Amino acid sequence: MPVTLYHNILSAPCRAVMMCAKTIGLDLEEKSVDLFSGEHMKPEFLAMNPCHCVPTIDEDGFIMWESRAINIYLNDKYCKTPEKLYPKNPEKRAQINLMLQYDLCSFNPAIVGYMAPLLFAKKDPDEEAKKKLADQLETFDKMLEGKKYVAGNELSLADFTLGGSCGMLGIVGYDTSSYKNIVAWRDRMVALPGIKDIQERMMAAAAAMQSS
Ligand SMILES: N[C@@H](CCC(=O)N[C@@H](CS)C(=O)NCC(=O)O)C(=O)O
Repeated sequence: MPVTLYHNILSAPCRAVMMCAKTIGLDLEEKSVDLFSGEHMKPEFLAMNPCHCVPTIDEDGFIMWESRAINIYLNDKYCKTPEKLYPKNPEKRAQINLMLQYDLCSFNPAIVGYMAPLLFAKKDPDEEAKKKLADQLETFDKMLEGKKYVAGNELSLADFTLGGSCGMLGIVGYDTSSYKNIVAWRDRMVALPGIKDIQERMMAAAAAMQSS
């Protein structure tokens, strides 16, 4: 059954789903949604997803949104070894859930708070937004100390989510070079099959948007 992904390549949660699908070997039928022209507010889209957000998946009429939930579903259904990315062991799963919630509640909002004025109002973020992001990057860098991936030494669903969020900073060329654990983890992520391609598509779309 083909899975259609409604997405926008500039969106962090969309890239999280794309990275997950790529890693589990699932081919998605991609449909790009132009958020800037309000395509997600059209009646057809709202009929499918009243929350009017991407990513949204449609699997022969089975519709869902919320990237973290989508990734759990796709991994459960399509990965031959679903325990690899989302182990059943309670402590391991708890660590992954912790990082997914950390992204949802703290990390991603700090990035969006910093990026939104730059992308949508073409103005600098205020001092509070700058400080919130710097604090989160420092915290995340500490959380990565001694780990290969965000929830331990194994790749997990949380890496795609945090990877999607972190990738946003590339769009505006935010300098993260002083966060050595983040840099090392990001390099590890980009080296995974298919991930660099998603990153490059994001950068190309960002360049096109900035020159328009
Ligand atoms: N918590 C959601 C966030 C989805 C979200 O906010 N998507 C943005 C793009 S990054 C969007 O579609 N915004 C348009 C809207 O909500 O109207 C997820 O992880 O999927």
